[in-house]
Amino acid sequence: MDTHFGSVAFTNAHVVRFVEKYRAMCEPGSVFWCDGSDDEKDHLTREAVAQGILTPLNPGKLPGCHLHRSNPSDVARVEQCTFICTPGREDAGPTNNWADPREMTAKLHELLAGSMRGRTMYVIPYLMGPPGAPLAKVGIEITDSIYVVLNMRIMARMGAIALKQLGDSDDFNRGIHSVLDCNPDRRFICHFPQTNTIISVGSGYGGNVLLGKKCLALRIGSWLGRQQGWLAEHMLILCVESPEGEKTYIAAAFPSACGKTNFAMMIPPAAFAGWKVTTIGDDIAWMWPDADGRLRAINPETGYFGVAPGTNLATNPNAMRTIARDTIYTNVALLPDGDVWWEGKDSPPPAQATDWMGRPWTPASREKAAHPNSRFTAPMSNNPALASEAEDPAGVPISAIIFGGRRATTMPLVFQAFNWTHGVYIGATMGSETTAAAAGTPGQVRRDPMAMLPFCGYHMGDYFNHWLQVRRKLTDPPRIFHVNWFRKDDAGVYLWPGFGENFRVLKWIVDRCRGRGKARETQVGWMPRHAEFDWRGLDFPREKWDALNKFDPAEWQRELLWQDELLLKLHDRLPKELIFQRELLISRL
Ligand code: SAT
Ligand code: MN
Repeated sequence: MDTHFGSVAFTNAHVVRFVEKYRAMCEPGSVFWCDGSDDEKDHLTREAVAQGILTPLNPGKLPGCHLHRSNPSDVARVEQCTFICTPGREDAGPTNNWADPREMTAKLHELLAGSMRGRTMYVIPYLMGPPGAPLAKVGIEITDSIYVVLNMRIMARMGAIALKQLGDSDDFNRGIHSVLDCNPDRRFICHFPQTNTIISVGSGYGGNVLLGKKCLALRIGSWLGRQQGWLAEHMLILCVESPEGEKTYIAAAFPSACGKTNFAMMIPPAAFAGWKVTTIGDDIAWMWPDADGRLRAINPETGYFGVAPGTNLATNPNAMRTIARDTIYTNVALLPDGDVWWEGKDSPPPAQATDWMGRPWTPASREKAAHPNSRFTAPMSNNPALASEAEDPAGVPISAIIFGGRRATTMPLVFQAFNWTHGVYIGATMGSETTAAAAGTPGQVRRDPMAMLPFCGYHMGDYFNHWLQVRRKLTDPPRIFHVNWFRKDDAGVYLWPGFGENFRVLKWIVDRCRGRGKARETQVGWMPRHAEFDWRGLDFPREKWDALNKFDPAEWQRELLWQDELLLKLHDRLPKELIFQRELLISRL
C-alpha cells in the first residue's frame, strides 16, 4: 500500500526505479512518499507519538516540541563503522575506513533484505542549498524511521521543492537507511562516491542517519567538490555587521561539539552598541570561487542539530529562543511538568527528572540527566539572528576563514596566517581534544585537519592539495586565522571567558581583513598585542592575556612531533607546499 500526501506527483522515472528496487529488497508493508507539507508533518508527528517514538512536551512552555530517546547504544556518530567505498583503497586514504564497493554492497543488501517487513518505507526528497543556487543538490533518502523524516524536514528543504529542482534528471544522491535492530555489530554508514550513493544501517542517530548532513553535504560533497573545483567544509558561516552597516562574512571550522553553533549565533557584549552578528549556517559551508575571484559560500542546511548541554541564556540566548518551539529534543532529561533539562541549562538541577534513558533521576544520581551528546533539532527560521542571506542562492563572499580546536595548552587565543598556503598548513595540522559527538573517550588531543577528519570523503593529502588549487582561482582570497577559546591555566581553569566575549576576537579579525587592525609578527603568525584588542566594557588583566598567548617552545616542539604523526601517515600524497611550511615553521621556532 502506498501513501501519497498532498498533490505532489513523483513522476521522475529514475526516482521511481530507485524506490522500487529497494521496495523489492526491503519488503516494507507500505511506502510513504513524503511531500514536505505541514499536513504531512502533523500526520507523521501524531503517528510518532502514537508509536512512542516522540513524547509531546509542555505546549505552554515549549509549543510544538517533542522529546525522543534513542537506543542507549546509539547516541553519537561511530567513526569505526563509517566507510568510504571506492574501487581503490588509496582513494579513501589512511584516515578513512575503506571497503570494496562490491563486497560492501553485497553485505549491505543482505542486511537490507526483508528488513522493513511490516514497517513503512518513507521516501524523502530533499534539497541541500537554496533553490537555484549553483551548488544546490537533490537527495532522495529512503528510510524506515519517522524520526529521520521529521528531522530531515527541519534540516533540509524537503518534498515538492526538491522534486521541482530535480525535474526529470537522474542527478540525485541515492540514500538508503534502515535502523534494522539497532545492533552496534550491524551498524555501517557507507559512502559510494562513484555512484553518489549512501547506505546506512543499524543506527537511528543524528549524523549516521540524516543523510543530507555529514554523509551527503560533507563526505560525498567533498568528493564532488574536488572533481568540480569547490569546497565542502565543516564550517559555520556568519555575518558581522558594523554600526555603519558594513558587512563582513566569515566561515569557521571547529570540530563537532566545540561551539560552532554558539559562535554562529553570538550576541556582541553590551558595550558594542550597534554591532550585530547574524547566522548564515552553524555546521556546513559549500564554497566556490566566483567569477570575480572571491570565495562565495552557502549553507546547504535549513536547521540546527546542536548540542544541548551547556546551552543556556548566558552562553547562547539566540539558541534558547530558537529551540523554544517546533524543536525535536533527543536524549535530554524530562521534567515532571513536560519541560526539558540538561546539564548547564539556566535553572539549577531539578529535584526530580526522568533521565535520557527514561529512568528516575535526582541531583544525587551519579550519572548525568542528559546525555553529553544530547541534541536539539530546530528550524533556522526560529533563530532571531538569522541572516537574510541564508536563503540567497548567490551565497555570500567570505573575507576570513577561522580554524579552531579545543586545546588546554600551546595554542594562543588568536593568530593570523602569513598567507593562504600557511593558512592551509595551519588548518591541515589542527589538533583538538575529542568530544562526546563521536563514540570513544572524550578529552584526548587528536589531529583533526580542518575539523574534517571524520568527514573528508577522500585522501586527506589530496584534500590539502585541493585547498591549494582553489587558491589559484581566487584574486581576493579570504585571510586565514586560528583561534582557541579553551586554553587553561595551571589550575585547569579556562583563561578566556568565551561565548559573547569572542566577539572581541571576531572584531580584530574583521579589522585585519579590512586593513585596519594592528598585529605583531610572531613565530606562528600575526598576533594582536593587548593594546590592539577592543576592550570596551571588559577589564581583562594584562597577566591573564600574557598567559593566554604565551609561547612555550617546549609545547611547540611537542606540537610539531604530534603534527608529524599525521603528516607521515599522508606522506605519499602530501603537497610539497605543506612540507615547506613545516620547515619554515621549524626555522622560525
Ligand atoms: O551527529 S552529527 O554528526 O550530525 C553532529 C556532529 O557530530 O557534528
Ligand atoms: Mn558538525
